[in-house]
Amino acid sequence: MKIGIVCYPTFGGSGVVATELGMALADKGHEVHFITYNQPVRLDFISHRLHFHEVVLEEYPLFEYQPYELALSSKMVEIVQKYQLEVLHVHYAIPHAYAAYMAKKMLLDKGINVKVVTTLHGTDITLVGSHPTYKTAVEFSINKSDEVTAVSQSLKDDTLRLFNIEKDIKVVYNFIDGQKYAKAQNDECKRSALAQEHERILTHISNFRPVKRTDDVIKIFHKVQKKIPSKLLMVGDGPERLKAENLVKELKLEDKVLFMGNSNEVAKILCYTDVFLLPSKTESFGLAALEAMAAGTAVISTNSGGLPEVNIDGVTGFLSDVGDVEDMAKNAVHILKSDAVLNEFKMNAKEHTRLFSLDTILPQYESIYKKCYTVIV
Ligand code: GMT
Repeated sequence: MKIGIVCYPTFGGSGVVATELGMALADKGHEVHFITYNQPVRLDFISHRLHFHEVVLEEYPLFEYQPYELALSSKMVEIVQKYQLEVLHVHYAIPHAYAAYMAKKMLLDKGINVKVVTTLHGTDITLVGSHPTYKTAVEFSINKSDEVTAVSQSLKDDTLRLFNIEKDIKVVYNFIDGQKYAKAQNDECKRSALAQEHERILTHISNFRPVKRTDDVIKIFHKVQKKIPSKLLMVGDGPERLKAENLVKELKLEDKVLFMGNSNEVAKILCYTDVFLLPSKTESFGLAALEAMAAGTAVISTNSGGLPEVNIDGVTGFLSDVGDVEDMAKNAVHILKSDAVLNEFKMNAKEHTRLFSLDTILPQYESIYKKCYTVIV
């Protein structure tokens, strides 16, 4: 099929999922066109079936805010026509689902019936989308999509609770390409570059937004390192990074915490990791946790949103209430204190990711594309 993918091109989870999906679809023989304002960070041009079309914004003195939705919907119309795309798959409802609806209407005027699939990712529903500023337009564009998916049952439930939804929402979980992680494990995994032989390694990866509670990551680690010799890797960047760095100084942890910035080498970093920390306030799924588990890492997380669908309490890691750093530290110490316990959790974590393999999830998206394309309006 010929598929247009619209997403945020950044390190956020929705952009990562969209990009990995697009690359996998192209690998399977589909023609995939990314339409966004920058080349997605995880996009490597591995196949001639992958294209990227930049949405360019024109400066004009009258615009305090540039009308991105307008530029995006015009670009969608142009690309659908030029490459005869059959489906537009938009990731993150704001403003992509709304722009896609506009593009669909403009194309219908020209006798072209492109189908719109909207994937809800999390904060587009739970934090931003349900805010009165956006709610009406988000609800409208979800209801006008041909197909709607959510990345967890919890996000589906939240969507039905927060909006007046007339469409059926299908749960299609986030996925991982297990082979990529297997490869990183086999490639030289130089743990000694980051920690001494007797030290454990804990890792946090996020975009350092307030919802990730990066201060809790530092507080948990502060407690853990008093009992277990260890290092903490903080991967990513965002608004809370400075605050987290200051807390590290305040707690005199500078020689034990390494801030690594954004990275495209997540699989390599995770190969060093023993325990992954994700104490988020809310998390529709927790792709970062799934990636960590695929690399054979136990997960200490909160029990919010879709995290219990990914991290199984007492099996792949532990779940605690939001803000309960004491409990999260206690659980981390329990996992880290013996090699036998740690190895069991690591093995369970890796095993559990089979449910979320690319081979399982990709056909679910393909059948959604096919289904909406064969429905006659
Ligand atoms: O929170 C982020 O890191 C980014 C955000 C996004 O939409 O870009 O992530 C959301 O989508 C991911 C992919 O589906 C999910 O794995 C994350 O759980 C979700 N984040 C939140 O719900 C806070």
